[in-house]
Amino acid sequence: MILALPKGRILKALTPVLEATGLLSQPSPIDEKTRALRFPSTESQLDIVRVRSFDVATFVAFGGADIGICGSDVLTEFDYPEIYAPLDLEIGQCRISVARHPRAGLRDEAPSSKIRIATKYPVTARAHFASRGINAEIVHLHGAMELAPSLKMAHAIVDLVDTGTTLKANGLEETDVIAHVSSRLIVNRIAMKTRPQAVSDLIDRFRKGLRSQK
Ligand code: PRT
Ligand code: MG
Repeated sequence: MILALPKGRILKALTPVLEATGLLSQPSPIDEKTRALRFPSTESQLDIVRVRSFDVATFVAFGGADIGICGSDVLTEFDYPEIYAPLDLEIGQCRISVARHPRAGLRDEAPSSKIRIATKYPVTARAHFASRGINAEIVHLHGAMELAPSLKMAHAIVDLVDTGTTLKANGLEETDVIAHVSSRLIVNRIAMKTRPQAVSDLIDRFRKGLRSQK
């Protein structure tokens, strides 16, 4: 079996839980200095791969990994039917929100039928505005969307917000919370069917690891 872990901030937040699962072996996937992408675990039947946080759900949905950890922001954006998310790990908490200039004058105001949104989350953003009867035009960026309003590329952004420092530093104001976000343990549904024991043992180890941190 393969467990897919996200590098970056989720991996950092997850480290105590991972240590408590007893699955970590040497070389460790937690050591972000190593260039390796695949690591052994303490279980002979389980290897760990380390991928971009935005790609974890894709690795699990396409069966490259049986189990993984990723943000609910990513799950909502891809909405893979092949994925089951049985456990909220309560880490990587933030929210996905709409933000814009607080004093966007009437001059900058788009007719609501023509609003343009810069985001890394085109599906989530489009669905949010569609639910309000607005057909948003999406500018798909992978970072620095905070620049888009002042550079007149977009009227607003849809992005993750935690403390709000990043928005503030870029002169933006949160106007709507679309959803609250946290990291989830995810499982490929076929793996659940074909290897129910191995999968539920792994879910259990994470559940216990999580409980030991509380
Ligand atoms: O791998 P790559 O570098 O391409 O992706 P990445 O930079 O998005 O990865 P990383 O390591 O940042 O992890 C992203 C995942 O962490 C997201 O999918 C969320 O599930 C989770 N997460 C939780 C966050 C945040 N909190 C968060 N605050 N991801 C990003 N942020 C960013 C946000 O985009 C904004 O730039 O932090 C900034 C806002 O923070 P505040 O505190 O200034 O509001
Ligand atoms: Mg990053």
